[in-house]
Amino acid sequence: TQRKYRADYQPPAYLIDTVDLDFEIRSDRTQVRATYAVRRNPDANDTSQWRLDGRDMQFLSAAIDGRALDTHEYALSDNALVIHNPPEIFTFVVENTIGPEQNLSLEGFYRSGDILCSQCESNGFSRITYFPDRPDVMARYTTRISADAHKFPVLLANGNCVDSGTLDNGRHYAVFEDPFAKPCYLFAMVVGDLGMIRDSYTTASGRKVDLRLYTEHGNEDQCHHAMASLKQAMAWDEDTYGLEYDLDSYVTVAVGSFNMGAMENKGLNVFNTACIFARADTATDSDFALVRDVVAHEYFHNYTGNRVTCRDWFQLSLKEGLTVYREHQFAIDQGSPGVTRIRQVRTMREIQFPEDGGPRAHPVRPESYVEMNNFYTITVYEKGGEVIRMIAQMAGRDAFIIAVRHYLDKHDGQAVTIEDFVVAMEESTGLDLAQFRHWYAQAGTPRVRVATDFEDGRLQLTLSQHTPATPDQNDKPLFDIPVEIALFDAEGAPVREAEVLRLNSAEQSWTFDGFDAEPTVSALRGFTAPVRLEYEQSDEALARLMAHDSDPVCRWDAAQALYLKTLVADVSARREGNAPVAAPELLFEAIETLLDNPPADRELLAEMLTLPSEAMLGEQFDAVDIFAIDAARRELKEAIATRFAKRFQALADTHAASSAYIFDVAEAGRRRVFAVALDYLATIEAPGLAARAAAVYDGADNMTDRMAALDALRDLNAPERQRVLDDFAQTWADYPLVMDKWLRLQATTRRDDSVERVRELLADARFDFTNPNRIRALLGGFVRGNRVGFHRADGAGYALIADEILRLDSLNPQLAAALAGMLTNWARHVPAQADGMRAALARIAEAELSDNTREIVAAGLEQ
Ligand code: BAL
Ligand code: ZN
Repeated sequence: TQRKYRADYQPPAYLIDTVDLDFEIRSDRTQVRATYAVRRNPDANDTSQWRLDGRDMQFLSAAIDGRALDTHEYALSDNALVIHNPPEIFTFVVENTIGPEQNLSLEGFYRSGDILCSQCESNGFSRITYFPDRPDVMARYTTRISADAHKFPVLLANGNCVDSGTLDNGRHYAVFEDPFAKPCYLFAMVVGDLGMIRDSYTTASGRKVDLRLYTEHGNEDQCHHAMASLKQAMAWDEDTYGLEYDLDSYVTVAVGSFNMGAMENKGLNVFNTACIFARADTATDSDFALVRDVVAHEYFHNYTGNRVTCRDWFQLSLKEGLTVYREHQFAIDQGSPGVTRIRQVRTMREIQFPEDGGPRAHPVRPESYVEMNNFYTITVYEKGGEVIRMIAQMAGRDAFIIAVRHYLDKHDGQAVTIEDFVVAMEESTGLDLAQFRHWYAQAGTPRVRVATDFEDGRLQLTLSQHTPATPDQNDKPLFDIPVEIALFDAEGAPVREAEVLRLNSAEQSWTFDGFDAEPTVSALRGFTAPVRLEYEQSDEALARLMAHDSDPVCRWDAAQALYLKTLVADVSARREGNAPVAAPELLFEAIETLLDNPPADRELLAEMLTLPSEAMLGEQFDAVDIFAIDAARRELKEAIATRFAKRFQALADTHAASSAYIFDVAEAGRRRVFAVALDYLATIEAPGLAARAAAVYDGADNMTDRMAALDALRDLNAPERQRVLDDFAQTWADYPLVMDKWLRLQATTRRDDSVERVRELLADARFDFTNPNRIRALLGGFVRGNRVGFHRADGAGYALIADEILRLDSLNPQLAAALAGMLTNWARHVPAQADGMRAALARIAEAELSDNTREIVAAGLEQ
């Protein structure tokens, strides 16, 4: 496949007003008959040919205005049907067959267990029928489905069901009309024998919307939290943006085999069960939050994505960045605002920053791609969301919401660009976003340096910026960067209210007057911009912010910075063969202060007691040494656990469950603190810990506490460990998503034989290589959650992953490419690890690969 460039965009040659689809589902093949009302596009440059994309299907016939086309009137290839010299306005009919029962690619119309369902974004529709598979061709769809009534009693497609009935030979049919024009990537259909839960929502203007959530029979009772979340999201979008749902029904289907988290098809969302199922005994608090947020995200797409969509796939962040931002705000309004934001910041720093500093760095609006599915990235999504957040912050929340409404009104029913969005923002808010646009066009994480000078009661604060080069972008322009700051005195009392400084040149200074003593600077409060802050603050200043900062993000960040200082010094010493560096007394004092005066928000306390992750530590070094990082982190954790063993015992006692499970901020915070305390106690194998964890496992009424117990036991040699693991496997054998936790636990165990254990599990009947959730749990868990095992000195971890990527690539190229991406940052590692990772990539490159994996591997090897 050729590389596609954003600059090469051409408007479609022909537009389609209506699409009529007729699917006759049979056990061997599915017959597709598609009828389009077509007209020439007045804005097109070349209308001598009309290209319809189509892959992996059997072409039968094509007709224009009722006349079958002769073979000289079209050209058929593996991936397209091209019509020569079509008339100006015509009706086009194409017939083809597809084989959904055999399609396990999770794209197009495919099989997940006994369900047949569709996934069209980004280019799956061209595996269903011949169509210009691009988002700027928007049409109104009617869909007729007929199938065996016994095997597929439920028939679903986008829009309202306008007709249904029985047919001969045990078959039945249903017809759906979607009144809104949509791009083909939002088309959806599902057939299966499905259970359902039902509810309704009355919109602000009094319209009753029928809400249905389908899943395989027997899972209905795991769907109530998702349904409640949907209603929360519908109410939030009305209250916050004044946006009301626009169809009579909102249908969701949860399927077990799905590559993404979910898909926002108009009126018919298809979800990965992992983003729907949540019941107290099967799902953790994190799972509950994930379900709530993904359900909301897909719902929010109904406006930001569906009513106004993308002109081309380079504009993906137009809908994803904006929807991620809306989801983030929703999550902040539902949960602990501080900790919800902290988790967003962690995702940026631990996953997006490494992407933005590696061989696959790309702008939020990429310039080119080979395989679009490789660009559903953390950069397009999360950094895109942070870019929107900066605009919202500069405009002010109310003005931003008015501007989003202006954008939606102006472009309703259109497929537009990020530039169109930015123009709408400027029109409505009056902001000048000329320089700000670099955030969309330039890759890389800007570094913002903070320097202070205090003299005669005056503080001079100097901010400067620099952005390292990224692939294909060497000279970085100056970014427009909002940096929120506040000032505190020695006792931690605020002496200057928070204010946002706009850093838009290379270096700028601000002066603050009237202090008796040098104030402490709290910078980048709330993470106002996706930048790396370079600020060498003293331990004392960090301890002060850790104790007193009114911004939870900065409070947590000060704790992180304090831990990081010790860890970085220790890792560096180990790398140079010097004696390990012990933590300074001030660090223990700061922890003691925190334990004596914990924040009211228990989740914040838990976050502040948690050491920076290995990923975060790795970000501090040009050459990452996994083993030095692991050793330093473990030793600091042991030192803290030893010093505060009694306190952690007391925390575990006071935070143990005392009432039935409920998912709310206070209880989730309590459980987090309990888990963190247990984890510290496990680090030093505190007396009685294994028995206590096993008792928690046995007695818990919820998966969160049970997982806290399992996590604590995971690396111990105590007999309780195997007993609870076996019990878990037995209890949850019929719950694949719960068994993913069991797989992940073993993949992330710190044992010398973890590679061998993962290989065993790959061959275990409880593992299923065709299911992405299983693969993400076992292989994703191993690579991300078991760095010591993955980077094992003999290279066995790299060999394992390379083997599995090669095996997976023909089955599920999207997932194989995602796994391959985990090897591409080899250049950031010390030579022994870098060589092993690179060799694994080189071995993969020798095989015949999908475009997806080839693109990733090539980028990884080219650096
Ligand atoms: N559009 C793909 C899934 C999502 O971002 O919602
Ligand atoms: Zn999305």
